[in-house]
Amino acid sequence: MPLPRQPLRARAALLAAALAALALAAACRGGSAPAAGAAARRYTVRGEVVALPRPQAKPAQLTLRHEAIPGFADATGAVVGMPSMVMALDLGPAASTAGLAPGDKVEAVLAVDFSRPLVQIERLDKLPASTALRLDAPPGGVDEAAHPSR
Ligand SMILES: [Cu+2]
Repeated sequence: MPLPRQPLRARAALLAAALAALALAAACRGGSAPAAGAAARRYTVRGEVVALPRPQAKPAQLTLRHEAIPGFADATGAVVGMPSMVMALDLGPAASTAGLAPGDKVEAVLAVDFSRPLVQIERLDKLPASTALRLDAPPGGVDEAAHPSR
């Protein structure tokens, strides 16, 4: 049964806020980035680099404008989807930003484990500049809640 448009958007906003809180909680533990485990759900998502990690930031975070993730599941396992947005994401131990610059197109494997909690880019690959992406997030529209200052 399709949900009305407004509540779905509201749920997406709530989800984004919840994820930002998760990322912040994970960041507050400090130290080096933990690896995601087998319990994590994984999503392959494409996007555009908005900002590279700040030199001293721990954990390192990549700010990405990503395409929608229609299969995204919330903490209960319900598939709620995630709209295209700009978000700062922790980089896992195996994800390297070497050779990347703002504006570059990438494909990322996003690992999400609500039980730890953990949201991180597990793998990152550069895509050809000619790759067509569907990015609805406004340019420069970094969600401040998802991009905490530290
Ligand atoms: Cu997102």
